[in-house]
Order: sequence, then structure tokens, then C-alpha cells
Amino acid sequence: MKKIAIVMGSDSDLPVVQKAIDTLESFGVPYEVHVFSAHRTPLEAAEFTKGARKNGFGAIIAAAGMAAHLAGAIAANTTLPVVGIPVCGTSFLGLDALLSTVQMPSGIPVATVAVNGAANAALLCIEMLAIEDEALARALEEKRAKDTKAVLEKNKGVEALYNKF
Ligand code: RP5
Repeated sequence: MKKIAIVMGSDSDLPVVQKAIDTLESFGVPYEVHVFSAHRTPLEAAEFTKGARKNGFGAIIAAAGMAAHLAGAIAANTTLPVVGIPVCGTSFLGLDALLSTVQMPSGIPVATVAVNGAANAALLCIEMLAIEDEALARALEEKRAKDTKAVLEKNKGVEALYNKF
């Protein structure tokens, strides 16, 4: 199976990125985690990204906050799919990072998830791997069924509490 690379701009992004790590773990998908910054360590970020396909990666998750150009800078150096996670920083509730990540010009795509949407970033990568992997596709179906059941249970609780008339 291809590996997923998780790259974050700073180790201060780790609390957000952890959900992506946990999600990949729960599906048994192999991954690596790195701190590479588009502006603090641009050479290392580019070197890692240029070698990613030949090093067995199938997609790259890039998480960054503030002027979050990391995902775009990563996407510039690979034709692997890149999923961007805008991280909520101390100002603007993550809107700054969201716009920096999502507003890519034509030709260099970044699939951007919600602000701090690390679990969905991992799920999107797993869905990409599942195109060619039936066991992974089944595991995704099972997770959906489990999530649906959990919501229906919650609905039962809420309905029992409030619907008396
Ligand atoms: C970005 O700047 C990082 O992705 C992080 O979200 C933000 C702040 O980084 P630190 O100053 O906490 O290292 O590059």
C-alpha cells in the first residue's frame, strides 16, 4: 500500500494534525509525519516533496496556519494529490490560513478541507488509496455505517427527551 505523508509547518500544528494521524492509524494506513516550513525550511520541504512519489507516497497532507502557503508550495513540486489543512492560528479564526490554502491558481491544485479538518484530510487520502484497494473501500463503508448508527442512536435520545406532545 502507498504511504501518506503528513507535513506541517510547525510542531505547534501537531494538536490539530493528531486527528489525521489517529485516522490513518485506525485504518492501518502507513504514514510518515514531518515538520517542513514553506518559509523557514523551504529547501528541505522541496527536497522531501520532489522525492515523495519515488519514496512510496500516494498523497501528501500539508497543514499550516497564518499565511499558510505550505500546501501550495508542496503541490508546486509534485503531481501527487495534495490535501491542505488550514490551521486556526491566534488571529482571524483560521480564515487567513483557509484563504491562503484554498485559493490556488489554475494548474496547481490543493484539495482543501475545513479549518482544522484533519480527520477529513486523512479520510480523503484513504478514499484515494481505496480506489485501487477493495479492503480499504470496505473499511470505509464500515466506518460510514458505524457513524450512521451512532447518529441514529443520538437522535433516539434527543427525540425521547423532547418529543412529549
Ligand atoms: C506556520 O506558522 C505554522 O504552520 C504554524 O501554524 C504557524 C505558527 O508557527 P509557530 O510560530 O508556532 O512555529 O508556519
